[in-house]
Amino acid sequence: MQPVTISTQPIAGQKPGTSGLRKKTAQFMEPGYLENFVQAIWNGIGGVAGKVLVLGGDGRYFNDRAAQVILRMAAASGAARVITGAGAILSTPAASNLIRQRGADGGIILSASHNPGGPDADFGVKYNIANGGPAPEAVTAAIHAATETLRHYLTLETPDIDLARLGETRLGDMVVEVVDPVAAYADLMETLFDFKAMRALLDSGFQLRFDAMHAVTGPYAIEILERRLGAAPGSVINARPLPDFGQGHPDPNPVWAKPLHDLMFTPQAPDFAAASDGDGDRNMIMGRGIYVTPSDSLALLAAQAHLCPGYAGGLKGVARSMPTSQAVDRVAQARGWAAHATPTGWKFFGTLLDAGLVTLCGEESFGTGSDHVREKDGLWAVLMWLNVLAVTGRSVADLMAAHWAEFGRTWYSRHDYEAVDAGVATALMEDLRAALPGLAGRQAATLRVESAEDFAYTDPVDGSRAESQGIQIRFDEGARAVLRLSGTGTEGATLRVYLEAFEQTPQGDDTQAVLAPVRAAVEALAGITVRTGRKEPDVIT
Ligand code: G16
Repeated sequence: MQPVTISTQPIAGQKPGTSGLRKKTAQFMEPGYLENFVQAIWNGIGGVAGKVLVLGGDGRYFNDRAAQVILRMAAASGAARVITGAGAILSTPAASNLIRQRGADGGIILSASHNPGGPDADFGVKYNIANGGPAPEAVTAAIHAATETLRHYLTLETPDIDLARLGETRLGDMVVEVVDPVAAYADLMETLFDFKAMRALLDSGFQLRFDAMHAVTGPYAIEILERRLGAAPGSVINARPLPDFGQGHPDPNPVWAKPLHDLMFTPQAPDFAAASDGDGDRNMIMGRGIYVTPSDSLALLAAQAHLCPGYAGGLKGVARSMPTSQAVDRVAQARGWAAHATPTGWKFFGTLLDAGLVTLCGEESFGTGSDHVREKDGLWAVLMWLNVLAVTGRSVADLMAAHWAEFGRTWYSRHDYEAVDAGVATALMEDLRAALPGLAGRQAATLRVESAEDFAYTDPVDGSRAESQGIQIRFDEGARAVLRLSGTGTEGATLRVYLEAFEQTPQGDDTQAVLAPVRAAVEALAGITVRTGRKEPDVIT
């Protein structure tokens, strides 16, 4: 079958952000928009002739049609095989696993993660490399460069193929292999965790609730938590994936998973609750009467990982994104592991994991993961918690109290100011950046600035350099603030302000009260209220 060459023009703004290209769905559906970007991926990675690719998405609106477009374009450019989940659905960690397990050359993930889905919401396309992880900056830069010179794309004129039926079909000379999206991932989890101990815990009356938020993890959670581990039917709620996520915002945090969050502070609370996001790579962890911040969750899991069979040999090291709290560093220091701080974006963990420098890594943005795949992994984190709960027999609240008693408490919160005028947000960051050299030693509200920097990172494995990755201001007594602009939004700018304080002997339980001096110091230095007109953040996590 002959490929068809379609003439096109470069489309401005096709620059991948923190995690692939995320835009309004309507924009992705404009004629040629998706096609241009996909052809630019092929061009940016040196073509797909003879290659094996994985393709899958979180099932959001346009996932099905986009998958058909990409299959035709892969076939037209000579790909040998595309492996996809039934219905072109794969959670992000399952896609990463499939790329690795099948030795594929790379993969395309269709998702805008935790952003809402639907014709008026968001869509995204991300390229992952052969290690299963998001393409590093050099590759995304090459893809972006390719978008700027594109003059044509290749496709086939063929009807849609049936992606509901498992097995192999052909599209031109290319094999399309449709696999069960859940099985291989669920099998991998059984190699990492003590399913027997977790089954015994659930048999003993331990109650859990997992909110799949009408997103991709529903079938994965039903298979693993209810079928393989024996959690009571109905433990997984909002389990049916919907193209618009039931009109919800599939972001597992106290704001967007509020019903679950609030339930955990009532007498009806189960012992353990968790939620995942649109594409299944994020997680929120809660116990009865307690919300565990993602940074604390990472620290706790690092400290207890040896209780899980897959990690019984200990950890090689840990990594966190720079804005993530330093709680995990404190565990690493006590245990003698190396602790790395990378820029925001899971792609920065890839080289460290590949080189065997770290075993566990995580981010404040509800992402935790390990070297089992090259993406963060929501259900994996839930299972690791369950494994630790099963082996220790302790509650979530007990485990955290003991953790803080041993390592001190790193108080932490992120304040998001969403859809801020992009010019205002950029000017705020630029002015603060310009002021950095004079900040050390200066008083800011009640705190004294110890140091201030524009975070830059040199990858210890491949030497690549990433500049201007967020402004980090350290205050006396271990307090810290980070300011940066989100790289995943699709409207205006989102200003993220990350606040942190440390107490060796923690007092009280009001995170925002403990962090109030840090917030006041940021206000004194950056003038967020005056510049944006916002008195309060839109989202606090
Ligand atoms: C992506 C990245 C994460 C990052 C998060 C937030 O997650 O993979 O590494 O922490 O975005 O990024 P930003 O602060 O730039 O908005 P996801 O779950 O959206 O793919």
